[in-house]
Amino acid sequence: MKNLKIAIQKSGRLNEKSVQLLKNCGLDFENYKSSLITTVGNFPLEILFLRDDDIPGYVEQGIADLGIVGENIIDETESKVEYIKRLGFGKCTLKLAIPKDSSIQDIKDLNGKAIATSYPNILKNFLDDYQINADIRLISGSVEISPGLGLSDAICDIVSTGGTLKSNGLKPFADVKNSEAILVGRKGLEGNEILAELVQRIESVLLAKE
Ligand code: PRT
Ligand code: ZN
Repeated sequence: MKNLKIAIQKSGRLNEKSVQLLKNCGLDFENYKSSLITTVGNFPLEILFLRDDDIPGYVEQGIADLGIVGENIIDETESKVEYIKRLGFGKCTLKLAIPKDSSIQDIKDLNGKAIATSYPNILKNFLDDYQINADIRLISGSVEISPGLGLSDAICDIVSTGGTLKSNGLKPFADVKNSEAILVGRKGLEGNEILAELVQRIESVLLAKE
């Protein structure tokens, strides 16, 4: 049977736990920071190291068979991938936040306001549900500084501890979406024996952690 390819984050918040999960599954591989692909010695799997934003697209197109990526990225890219397993790490919440002294009190108060985010699609869908028309400003990083610079009235960004919001004079206002790392797969993997074995090992690792 043909080796499967799994895409994981090359560096960043999900890299270490993704690597650790695969190692805990008994997979033997070198984790060279410089190589973009590595072959597992004792299991029919190759590992691709990618930017997290690219993972859903690679899986959707079948360049990778599997991926480990945050649900926030899957939703934002609106990729057609299959959810195989929730992995319980990388937990965070996409939240709307406003300056501590903001006059915004209700979701409706966001009408006509400027909101900075790296998640324009998720935010647009959320606002549409409340029939709110806001000016969504796409910013790719350091979203939290934009209200202080006068660039926006609110932000929509990932929060885990809340420390970054606080240190930028912001307070959480509404939860938009919870997220965690997910094992996803391309379409057409049903009945694949390598995948079945991998999922069984992942389930044992997750169970042992409970
Ligand atoms: O280079 P690459 O594109 O692969 O990585 P990246 O920089 O885009 O993403 P990275 O590594 O920061 O995050 C990868 C994934 O981890 C995200 O897509 C989420 O699914 C998940 N995750 C979990 C988080 C956080 N927690 C998190 N706290 N992603 C980002 N943050 C950032 C957030 O954007 C904010 O700036 O951390 C800051 C807030 O943290 P707190 O603890 O101060 O609230
Ligand atoms: Zn990214």
